[in-house]
Amino acid sequence: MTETRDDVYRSRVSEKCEIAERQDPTARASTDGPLDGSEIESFATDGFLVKEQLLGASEVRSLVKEAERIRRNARDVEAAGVVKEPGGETVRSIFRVHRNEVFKTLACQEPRVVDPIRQLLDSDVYIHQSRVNFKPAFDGKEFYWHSDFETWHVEDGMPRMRAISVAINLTESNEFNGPLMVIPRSHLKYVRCAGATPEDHYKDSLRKQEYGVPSRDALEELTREERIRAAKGPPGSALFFECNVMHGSAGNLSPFPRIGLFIVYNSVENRLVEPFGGIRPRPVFLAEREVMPV
Ligand code: 6CS
Ligand code: FE
Repeated sequence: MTETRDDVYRSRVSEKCEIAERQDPTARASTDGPLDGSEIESFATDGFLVKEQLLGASEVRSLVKEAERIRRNARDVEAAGVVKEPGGETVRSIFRVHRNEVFKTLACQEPRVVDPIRQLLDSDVYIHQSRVNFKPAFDGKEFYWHSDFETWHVEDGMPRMRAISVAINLTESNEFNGPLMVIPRSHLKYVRCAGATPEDHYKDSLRKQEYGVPSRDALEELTREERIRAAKGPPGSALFFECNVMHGSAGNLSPFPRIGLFIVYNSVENRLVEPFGGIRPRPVFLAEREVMPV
């Protein structure tokens, strides 16, 4: 527990929430890949990159079909990778979908998905986590503001900021159904969150996160000179975002679901160690501990 002293990204060790500086480069970008100089530059500066049409309509239709199929099968089983909405029985997320044949092909073999990530990290990568978020009509609740890296560092033992997520809209994402929101340039800071990590935190945090979230002051600071951006777009549009970008989403009040596929890639040079929060590692459906380069 006291090893936290040497940890540059220590968090949840005090009563106070603090903003610190990022200690890692933002993009190591190799020239070898599909992104041009301005896209790399904009990812490094803002912490994310929008692709209006990453996947085509028919590809997305088959992914939605598969997502719906696993959700129907998931509803009644208390499978480890299935998370329900807070206070309800509606399926909120299904994790580890990269073990499913359909999603695996996309996540491990699709150059439009994998090549930009390899280029930005300038390294081989493996899948750290994947999931489908269902944001069901009416019932889909919010995800409060957070940095994924903060959780992965404290709870999973991800050493440095060298991971990137891709969030693919499988249905239209608009102002009515709780789109993913990001704070540009927030990846350049590191918010050390207040409080401690309760045992088995993930059992609650994936429904509603209450620890490892920034203070209101910190959020005001991060948005003082930045406008919040929403990843709105048609089915097949996508957002590549750096692991430390502050993000969240509101609930879905519309009568339509918003289905999103998330795949997180970590550099093979950044493999997980013991969690920095001194807790036991979370289950592998949340954090793969085996490095299998894609
Ligand atoms: O705990 C996690 O690993 C995660 N939770 C959120 C809200 N976002 C990223 C990740 O799936
Ligand atoms: Fe997140």
